[in-house]
Amino acid sequence: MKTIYTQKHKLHATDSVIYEGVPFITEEIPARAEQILAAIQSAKIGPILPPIDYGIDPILEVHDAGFIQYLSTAYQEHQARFDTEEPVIPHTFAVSRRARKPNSFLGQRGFYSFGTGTPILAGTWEAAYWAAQTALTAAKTVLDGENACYALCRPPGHHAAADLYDGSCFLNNAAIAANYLLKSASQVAILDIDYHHGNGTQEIFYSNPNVLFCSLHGHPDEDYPYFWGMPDETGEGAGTGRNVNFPLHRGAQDEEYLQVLGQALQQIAQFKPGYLVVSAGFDLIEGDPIGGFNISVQGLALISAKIASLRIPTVIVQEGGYDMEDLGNLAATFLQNFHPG
Ligand code: Q9C
Ligand code: ZN
Repeated sequence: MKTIYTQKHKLHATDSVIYEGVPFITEEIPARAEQILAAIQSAKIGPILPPIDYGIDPILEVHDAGFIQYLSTAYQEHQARFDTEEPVIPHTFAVSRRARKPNSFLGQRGFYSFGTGTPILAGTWEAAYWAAQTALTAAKTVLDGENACYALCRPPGHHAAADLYDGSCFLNNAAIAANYLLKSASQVAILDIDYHHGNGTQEIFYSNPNVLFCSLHGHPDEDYPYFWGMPDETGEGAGTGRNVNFPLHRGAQDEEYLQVLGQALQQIAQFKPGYLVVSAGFDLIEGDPIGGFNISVQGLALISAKIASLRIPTVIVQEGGYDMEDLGNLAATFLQNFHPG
């Protein structure tokens, strides 16, 4: 299987963030992508290719223009205004759904985010832009006839909605890939196996009848992003029935997970999509420092093989996964087992 990768992700240098003079700890660090890259090289998964630049238009089909304007200039605005190299971190949020978009930088800082966990650094926009291009290039590779292609995206994307970011995510790479695939297929499915609910992807396609979003994730009463991910969130309008959430409690093991995955795969098979996008976060595995499930590596191999057995051309988009002992091997295991039995 081909992997799409660029070292531009390192521009989002989250391992060296200082905020108000104190180290700001994030689990979403450059070493994640580097470790995955090394593991897929040594496991000989296949060629590693750079992304092609599809420009801003396929991103603007998913994200709000004001949001993109903000993200692409926020660091420079902040730097000029406060004469500082510190990261942009919001602390006042537009929690009301009737919020007005403010004209000021400080107002927009909170308007476009839903949390404090995701610093904007000098190179964040460029890294996020290239992560989106990485997903688009993987989608194009599948459109051109590959059964599957792996987008080694960093930063991840599934918490980002059309005009809101957090959860280590800025641009929704999986949604951008899925939207691009809709040009060549009437229907596309997205399966999100990251431990965390893909609230951004859910929101982007909530009223879209042509995209089926299925997610298995930690229960919103127990984990981030807390406010979304319940089974009664089924879509709206023409998209009603096209959003399917499977929250699982902390400690979920292989047997339960595979049983519920079977239900999700059945829904996807019935939908008959032309393409599948997998939001692949390996924080569902036991031992992940953020995730709360107890899925084994053998379980991950079965999860991969079961998804592949759908025989739908698939774009695999990297999301979370924070176990720095195992992350590379988890990605390699997933990719090696992604073949119809
Ligand atoms: N310090 C993804 O996996 N909260 N995002 C973690 C632990 C945020 C994870 C708190 C988790 C977001 C893509
Ligand atoms: Zn996650």
